[in-house]
Amino acid sequence: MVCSQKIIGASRVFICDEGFCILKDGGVLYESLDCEQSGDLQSAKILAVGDYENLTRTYPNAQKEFWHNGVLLPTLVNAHIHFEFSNNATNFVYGDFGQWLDSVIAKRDDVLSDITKSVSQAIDSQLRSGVGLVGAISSYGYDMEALSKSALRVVYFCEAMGSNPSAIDTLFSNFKARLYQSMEYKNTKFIPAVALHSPYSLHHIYAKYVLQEAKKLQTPISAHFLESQHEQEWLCHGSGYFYNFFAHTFGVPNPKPFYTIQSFLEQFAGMEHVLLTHCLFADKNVLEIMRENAYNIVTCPRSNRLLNNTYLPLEIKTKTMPQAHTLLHIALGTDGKSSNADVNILEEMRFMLFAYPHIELNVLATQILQMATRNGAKALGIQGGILEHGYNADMVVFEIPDIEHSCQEALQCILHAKEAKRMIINGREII
Ligand code: MCF
Ligand code: FE
Repeated sequence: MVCSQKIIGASRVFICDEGFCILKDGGVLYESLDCEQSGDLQSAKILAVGDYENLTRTYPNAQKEFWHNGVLLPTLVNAHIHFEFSNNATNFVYGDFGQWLDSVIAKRDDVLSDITKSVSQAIDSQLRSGVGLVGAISSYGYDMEALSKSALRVVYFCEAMGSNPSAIDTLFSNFKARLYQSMEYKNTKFIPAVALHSPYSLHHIYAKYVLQEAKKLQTPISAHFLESQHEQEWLCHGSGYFYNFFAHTFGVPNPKPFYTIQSFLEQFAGMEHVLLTHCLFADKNVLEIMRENAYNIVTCPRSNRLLNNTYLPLEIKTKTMPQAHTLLHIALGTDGKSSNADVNILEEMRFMLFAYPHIELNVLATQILQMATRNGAKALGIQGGILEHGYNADMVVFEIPDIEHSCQEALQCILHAKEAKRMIINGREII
């Protein structure tokens, strides 16, 4: 049962709708679960959005608060993060994907030992930076309990990886054990899901079994896709770094890729919440196929600089649409500390603002905020990321000095937001 209704207001309210509407002195009426003990079995929604004074007059019994020089927006979405790698600082090699992968294989066991404290720090860092929803990629299930008990809303991707055909049965039963364990924790804030690690690291028959589970349980699906030039070369020509990786590191005689680019994408036909992370080496045609199928792209710009020295183009020109246009389905992620200095989404947003100097600054600022709110939530299949009636009561307030006098609110918010001053997730005050 919802225990009360509350109103929160601020000098500026970013609705994060398609047109990026900004309200001056706006407010949100929402269902509060603050006095509710029943855990996260029920969900709290936004009831009305509008002028703060009007709302307080119309709903005089609602408890209210207003933030001067505050920006109120939906909680941010970190659509791709690996909590299990939070121990890493300097163990892995950056500058080339192949060298990075070699270093992960060599040092993975050290980084993955004793992760309790670093996972909890990474969760705190999400909350402090205003993230209310994460797409958490879990390779081992070590982060399951901490995430399920956290204040975050979590889409929990149990990741499948493994290429040895004789190990498929064992791999699949291990995967299923993790997935079904995560189903035990399922509630409004913790949603089990399925990840295929990547086209180079997964046997296609194993992938088929895993996707059958995803279909049965109707979960979102995530995969790393076309992250490196090496991966592109392997999938298109069967040569390069990955040839050596399989032939020499793993002793596979005459190794061949499990997929073409097309056959990897075809596996997801007809599925609804597909998130393909990185896509740096997807050409126009591949991006066009992804757009037609409404597959979501997740971009992690700092990880992309460190591992692959490039960024996702945000605009493509295609035969059907010869004018440059923005890809509609791009969400933002930090990736893990395995390929980033921290997992702070505000730092990621600021970095992104500087990584695309050819895009007009205010236009880019608005796009980044949309990637980090509505696009992320939509990709993850969550009714959030927008301040509208019926959406989740997940909101955050940042204090931005003198925002009342600025006409570049989106840009100034990205530049100056440092820490959430108030955060509400599922109708509960978290900060
Ligand atoms: O997104 C980055 C780079 N691409 C691929 N994998 C990972 C990334 N960050 C962490 N990973 C993990 C992945 O989930 O590293 C391992 C897997 O557990 C790589 S494969 C040995
Ligand atoms: Fe990743």
